[in-house]
Amino acid sequence: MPIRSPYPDVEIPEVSLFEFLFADGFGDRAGAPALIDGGSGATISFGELNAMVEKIAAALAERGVVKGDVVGLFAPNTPYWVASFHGVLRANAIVTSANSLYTPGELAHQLGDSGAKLLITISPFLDRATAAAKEAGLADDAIIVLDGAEGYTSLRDLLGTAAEAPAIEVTGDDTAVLPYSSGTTGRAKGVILTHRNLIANLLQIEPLGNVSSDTKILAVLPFFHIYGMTVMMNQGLHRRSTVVTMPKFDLAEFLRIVSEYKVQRVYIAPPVAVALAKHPIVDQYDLSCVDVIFSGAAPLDAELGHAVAKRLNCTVLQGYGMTEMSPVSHVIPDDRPDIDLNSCGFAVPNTECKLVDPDTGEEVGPGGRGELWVKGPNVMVGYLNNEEATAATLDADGYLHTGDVATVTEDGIFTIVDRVKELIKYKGYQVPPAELEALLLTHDKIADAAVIGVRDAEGEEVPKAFVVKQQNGADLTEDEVMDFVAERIAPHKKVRVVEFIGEVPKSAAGKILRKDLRAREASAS
Ligand code: 4UW
Repeated sequence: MPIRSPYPDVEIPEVSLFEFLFADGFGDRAGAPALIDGGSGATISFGELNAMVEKIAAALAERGVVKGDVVGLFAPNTPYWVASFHGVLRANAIVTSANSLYTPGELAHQLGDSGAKLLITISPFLDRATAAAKEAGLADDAIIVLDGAEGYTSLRDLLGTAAEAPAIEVTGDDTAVLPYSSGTTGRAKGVILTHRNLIANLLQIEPLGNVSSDTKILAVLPFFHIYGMTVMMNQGLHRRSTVVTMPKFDLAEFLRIVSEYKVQRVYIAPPVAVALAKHPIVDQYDLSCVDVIFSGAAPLDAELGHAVAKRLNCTVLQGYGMTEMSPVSHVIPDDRPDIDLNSCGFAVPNTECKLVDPDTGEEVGPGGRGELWVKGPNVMVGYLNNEEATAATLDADGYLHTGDVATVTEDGIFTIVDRVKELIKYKGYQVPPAELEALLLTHDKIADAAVIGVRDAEGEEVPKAFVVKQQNGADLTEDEVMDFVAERIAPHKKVRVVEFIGEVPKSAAGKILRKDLRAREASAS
């Protein structure tokens, strides 16, 4: 029997995300701060944001952007990221949000695969952006540089248009965003999320968290990732809260911004909890403003969470999600801080879950362990141009197979206990083993390779490569392997441990037997 969310269903309107968030012009909040750049203190009110979004949409339409076009967004968190994002959607187009740390090759893959027509970036990223655009076949005039660069259209140019934004032609069923995720297997794929998916998830999390126009939210986790996009950026706009942006994590700057702007609600991934629990400089800041610290994207250790709660005298909660679910499916609600912090709480409204034994295909109930399957209006349409991966992830009944193993209590509290998919999470960021394996195989001294996640001394999950040398590769060292990878991919995907082996264990069909490698790892430690 599927396990239904204990919350009553919420109604999801069939409108575009822009209409959902901006339709009333923000009423009496129009003059209130929507976004604050934590570094500079520059503030944009809801009304100003609305006007910027209209102008950006108008200027994009003038440049030929039409319904269904894809625009790449390759920039760190700033208020202008938010304006650009909603400007693209308001122009009836689709955002593909790219990781700021991407190398030109990684960005080119996303731009090419998604069919992006334009790329919005900032001048410090221009070298990587132009190289990627060239590789993906985009012309130089398809690049917009928000802060300006010689020869490129800037945000100021866009805002200077005299044109009006085009009519809204999109509705709930149209694609809004294409974030990239590896899902349960293979390389990063475009995840098709509609306006309805994104709106649904905002309404699904609404009853579980006390977020209001009095709340300041810190957005240090990136907007390009679905957690930042939905839970920080769009939730902030939806609840008329103030979102304070940070372009990248730096502990001292993070603490300064939280205390200076009196942030009440901080969304983090577990590595930030480690710093908050342990680093001595935390005591130098007045953090009494913080009510709730919310952790997600990787498992939070309850003891660590309690240490943070005690040190900051705040509530620590955990949520669980996946890009393919827009992303939130489970949350410990604000009013239940008593729930075990190892868990990720209840299924959000409008969802049904199953726990399925991966070996037998049988559903398990409380007391059992099984792969978590989730069905609901936040679940993606599928992967872009990849029917095979879609069919392997979404079943005929509409359940998304998460690749995570969970347990559930009689009360409907879920705990993620394992992962059956390939995916590795380094500090909450996705590392697809298949991509690293393909890259390793391009080294002329490597005959075969397999990558799995292992725990380092601090308990952090890190990618480990098992490498089989070519006959000519006797002199190949572990450092050479790590350097080879590091030079070609974003830093979070670096291989951090290497072991040379005689043969990669494979099934008769040639599939890497990751289970065997994990068992080998467990017996060695
Ligand atoms: N415990 C154990 C967790 C957890 C977890 C995620 O990069 P993606 O696709 O997506 C995310 C989304 C994170 C997120 C969404 C909504 C939310 O409220 C929240 O908490 C505040 C976090 O990271 O990676 C998805 C995969 O990340 C793992 C899990 O394997 C999942 O399939 N994961 N959250 N709390 N594992």
